[in-house]
Amino acid sequence: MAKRKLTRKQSWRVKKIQNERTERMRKQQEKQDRLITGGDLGPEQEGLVITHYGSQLDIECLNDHQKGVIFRCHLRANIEGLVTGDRVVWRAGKEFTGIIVASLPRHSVLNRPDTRGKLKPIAANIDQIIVVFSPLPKASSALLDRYLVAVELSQIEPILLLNKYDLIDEDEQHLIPMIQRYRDIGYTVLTSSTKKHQGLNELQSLLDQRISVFVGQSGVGKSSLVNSLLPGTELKIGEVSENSGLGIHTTTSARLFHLPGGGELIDSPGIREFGLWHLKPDELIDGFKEFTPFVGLCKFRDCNHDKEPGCAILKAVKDGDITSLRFDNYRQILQALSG
Ligand SMILES: Nc1nc2c(ncn2[C@@H]2O[C@H](COP(=O)(O)OP(=O)(O)OP(=O)(O)O)[C@@H](O)[C@H]2O)c(=O)[nH]1
Ligand SMILES: [Mg+2]
Ligand SMILES: [Zn+2]
Repeated sequence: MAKRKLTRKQSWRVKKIQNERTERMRKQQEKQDRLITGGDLGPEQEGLVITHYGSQLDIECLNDHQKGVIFRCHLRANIEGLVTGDRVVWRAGKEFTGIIVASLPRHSVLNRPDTRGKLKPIAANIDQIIVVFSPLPKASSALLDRYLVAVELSQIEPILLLNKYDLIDEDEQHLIPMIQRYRDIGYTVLTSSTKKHQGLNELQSLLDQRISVFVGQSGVGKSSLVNSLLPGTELKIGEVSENSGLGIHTTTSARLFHLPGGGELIDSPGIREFGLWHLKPDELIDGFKEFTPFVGLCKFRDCNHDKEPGCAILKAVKDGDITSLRFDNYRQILQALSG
C-alpha cells in the first residue's frame, strides 16, 4: 500500500504532539524522582556501584567535589542488571539519596546461572578473579575445575588462593600436590592464613592497582581475607557448620572496597558452584586451558575424545601433557552436560 504523504502542516502537527508527549513523560519522571529523593536533583554525573540491596544501590560519587561519598540510589524503571563494579550516570537528591538514570558500558562481567539456568551478572569491570578455596569446607579438584571453567569462559584472569593454610593437617596433605598441579598448568596459586597472618603481603601485591573479586564456596574465608587486608573493615564472618562442614552463607551481596595502594577488591557471597549446564560441549573444552594446543588435531573432526583412534587429547593424556585427573574432571562435566 502506498504511503500517504503528509502535508507540511500535518507533519508539523505530528511532531508537535510527539514533543508534547515526550515533555509530559519527562515531567512525570522528574516528579517521581523528586518524590523518591525528596528534592530537586543535581546534574548528571558518573558514579560507581559499590553494592546492591534489593531495589536500591549504593553509588560512590566520583567527582572531585564529593569524591568517595556514598549515595543510596533508586533506579529508573528502564535500567536492569546493574551489579557491583558497574559505572552509571546518576543525579543526587536530598540527604545522600539519588537516582540512577543510565548504565555505562562494561569491559568485563562475571556471570553465574540462577536456579532456572538464566545467566545473572555477579560483578562487572573486573580484571582478575580470585578463586578462594580451603581445607574446610573441603576443596576438591572437581570443584575447582568447575570454577575454573566458568572463569576461563568469562575471559577474566583467574588466580587460585588456598586459604586456611593453618588447617592443613595429615588428612589434607593431598592439597599440596594438587596446588602444584595447577601451578604446572600455568595458574598462579597463592596460599594464605588469616588466623596466622600468612601469605597476605603476597596477596596484597597481586591485588595492587587491579580490580579483583573474591569468589568461592561459603565459609572459605573471603570476608575474613578482606578484613585482614583492610584493617578497620569489619565485615560479618560466619562459622563453618560443625555438622556439614559447610559455610552458612554469611555475605549476602557483593561489595566493593578500595585498596590503600590503589586497586579495588570485591567481596562476593559464597556459591556452591557455578553450574555449567548452559554450556555447549564445544565450549567446555575451552575452559581447560592446557587442552587448547591439542584441540583441532584429532583425526576426526567430530571427535568426542572418548575412544576414537587418532585422538590428540587422549594422546596428550597418555604423554602426560594433560593429567588424567583434569581429563577425568572434563569427562565428568561433559557427561553432566549431556545427561
Ligand atoms: N583456621 C582458619 N579459619 C579461617 C581462616 N580464614 C577464615 N577463617 C574462618 O572461616 C569461617 C568463615 O569465614 P568467612 O570469612 O565468613 O567466609 P566467607 O567465604 O566470607 O563465607 P560467605 O560469606 O558465607 O561466602 C570463619 O569462622 C572464619 O573465622 C584461616 O585462615 N584459618
Ligand atoms: Mg563472606
Ligand atoms: Zn579427540
